[in-house]
Amino acid sequence: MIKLATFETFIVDVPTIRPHVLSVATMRAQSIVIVRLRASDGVEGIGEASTIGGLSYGPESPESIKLTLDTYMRPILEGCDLAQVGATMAAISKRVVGNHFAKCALETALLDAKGKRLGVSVSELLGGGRLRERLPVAWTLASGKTATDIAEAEAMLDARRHNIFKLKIGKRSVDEDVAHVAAIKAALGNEVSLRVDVNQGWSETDADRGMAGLLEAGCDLVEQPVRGHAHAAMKRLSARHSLPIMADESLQGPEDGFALAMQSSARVFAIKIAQAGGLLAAQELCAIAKAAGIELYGGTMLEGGVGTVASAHLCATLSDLAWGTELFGPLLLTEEILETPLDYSDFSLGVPNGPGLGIALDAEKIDRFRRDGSTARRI
Ligand code: MUC
Ligand code: MG
Repeated sequence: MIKLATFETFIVDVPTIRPHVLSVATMRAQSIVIVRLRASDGVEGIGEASTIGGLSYGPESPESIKLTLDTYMRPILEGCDLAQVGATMAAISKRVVGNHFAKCALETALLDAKGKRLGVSVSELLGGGRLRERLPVAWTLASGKTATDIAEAEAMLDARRHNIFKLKIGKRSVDEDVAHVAAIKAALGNEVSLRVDVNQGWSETDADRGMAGLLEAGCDLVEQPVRGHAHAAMKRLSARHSLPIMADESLQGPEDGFALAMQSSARVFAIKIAQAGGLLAAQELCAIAKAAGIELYGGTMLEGGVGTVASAHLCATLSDLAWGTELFGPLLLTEEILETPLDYSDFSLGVPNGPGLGIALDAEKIDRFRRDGSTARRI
C-alpha cells in the first residue's frame, strides 16, 4: 500500500500582464492554490486549483480551497492507498460534498504521482491515452478597450501565438458590446475566429438582441450568455438563434452535462477540469457530450502552469475538439511558475510528455510569490 508521507498546500499570487476585465471581476493577479504531496515510495505529485476574482466567479475561493484540502481531505488521504486514484477520490467524495476545485487539485496531484510511478504521462492514464501532441490555443482579449484589444490581437497573430480570440463582454450595454465585437472582427478579418464570453451577464431578452447582433458582426460562438442555471432560457435561445451557445458556468459536473444535453440547451461544452470536479469527472462530461453530439472546447479557469498542463493532458485524449482550447492561463501572468517554460508556438500548446504531468515547479518563483512567504514546510 502506497501511503501519504507529506502533504502541503500553499497559495501563490502572481500578477497579470494587464488588468483582465470580465463581467464579474477585473483581475490584476491570479491566486493559484498548489497541493504538493509525497507518497511513502518517495514519489511526489503536484496539483492546482485556481478560480477567478476570489468569490466573484464561483462558490470556492483560493482560501476555501486550501482550507478544504488541509482540514477535510488530508485526514481522509491518510487511510487511502494513493496508488489507487479512483478509489481514493471515491473515499474523498463520500465525505466531502461539492468542492470541485479542491477535488480537482488533489486528483491532479494523485495522477501526477501515479504517472511518475509508472513512467507514463497523465494523458496515458486517461481512457485510451493521448491522441494529439499539440492543442490549438485561443487568447482572451479583455483589456476593456477596443483599440488595445485590436493591437493585442495583431501582436499575437504576428507572433503566430494565437489566431482564435475570445472577447469578454457583458459588462457594458448590449449595443456597446456588439459594436466592440464588430470593430475587432472588422480589424482582424476572416483569418481569425472570434468568440465571446458573457459570463452570465445577460437576461434572455438581452441575449436575443445580443446574439442577433453578434452573428451579424461575424462572431462564431457565444459562451454562457445567461445565468448558468437558466437551462430553459438557454434551450429557447439555442432554438431561436443559429449562433451556437457554449455552456460554461452551467457545467458543474457530469450531471449538469446530462441535463443540458437532454434539453438541447447548448451546442458546445467548455470542459473545465476544476468545474467538473477533476479530470476523471471531466472525462465523463466529455463522454456525455460525445454521445449527445455536443461539440467540445478545452476551457480554462486561468490556471497557472500546473492546472493548465493537467487540462492539456485531458484535452490530448479527446478525439474531437471542434473548438480547440483556451489553455493560455500561464501567458496572462508576468511569470510562469514552472522550471521549463511551456511550448506555446504555431498557434498551439505542446502537451508535455514526461512522466506524470511532465512539469516541475520553479522553487525560486514559488518562494517569491508564495502568500505565506514561508519555506519552512517545503518538502
Ligand atoms: C471563463 O469564464 O471562461 C476563460 C478565459 C478567460 O479569459 O476567462 C476564463 C473564464
Ligand atoms: Mg467562460
